Amino acid sequence: GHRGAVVWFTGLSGSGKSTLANRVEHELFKRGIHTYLLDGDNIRTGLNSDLGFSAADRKENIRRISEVAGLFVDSNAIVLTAFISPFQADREAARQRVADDEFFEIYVKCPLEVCEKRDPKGLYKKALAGQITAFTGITSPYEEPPAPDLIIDTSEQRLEESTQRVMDLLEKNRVI
Ligand code: GGZ
Repeated sequence: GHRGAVVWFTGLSGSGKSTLANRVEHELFKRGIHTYLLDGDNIRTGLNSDLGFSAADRKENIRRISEVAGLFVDSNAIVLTAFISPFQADREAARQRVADDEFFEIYVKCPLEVCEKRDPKGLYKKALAGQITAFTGITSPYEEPPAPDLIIDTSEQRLEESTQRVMDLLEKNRVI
């Protein structure tokens, strides 16, 4: 068995949030656990298609995602979220939406230089050229989590090892 929970991945664009969240979801699926992955692909294209990247819009983006995550937890799912979520206050509010033992913040840490180098969508290049306004890490802030439940440095740890560390966290806290 398992219990419902939110596994909240935060980090820069290109840090590896989605990759790690997808891998963890796959592991949970193999164990027959009800999961749901929220990311830009299913949230920013639909529910939050009216939002951009101003500070106010990011705040609203995270607020709605927190509410949706809370609803899925009510249905006993393990919800994985993969959003930059750059502001500590908004992540803190997301944590408050569910019970104390139902929220796990994973800081997907990766040096900005490494993210810029990976640049899978060419967004850093555009941001540095001034073609994207308010790009996180370049012209918009990212507030590092002061006390995340787990820190994964994707520039140093392999995906398999990182996935295992998230699974260990969930086991240790009796989510799975
Ligand atoms: C940051 C942006 C921006 C700006 C478009 N700043 O690497 P990606 O492409 O796939 O992930 C980024 C995604 C960030 O959306 P989030 O909903 O996670 O952001 S937040 O939590 O701050 O609301 C990036 C793309 O959208 N993108 N413009 N200006 N990322």
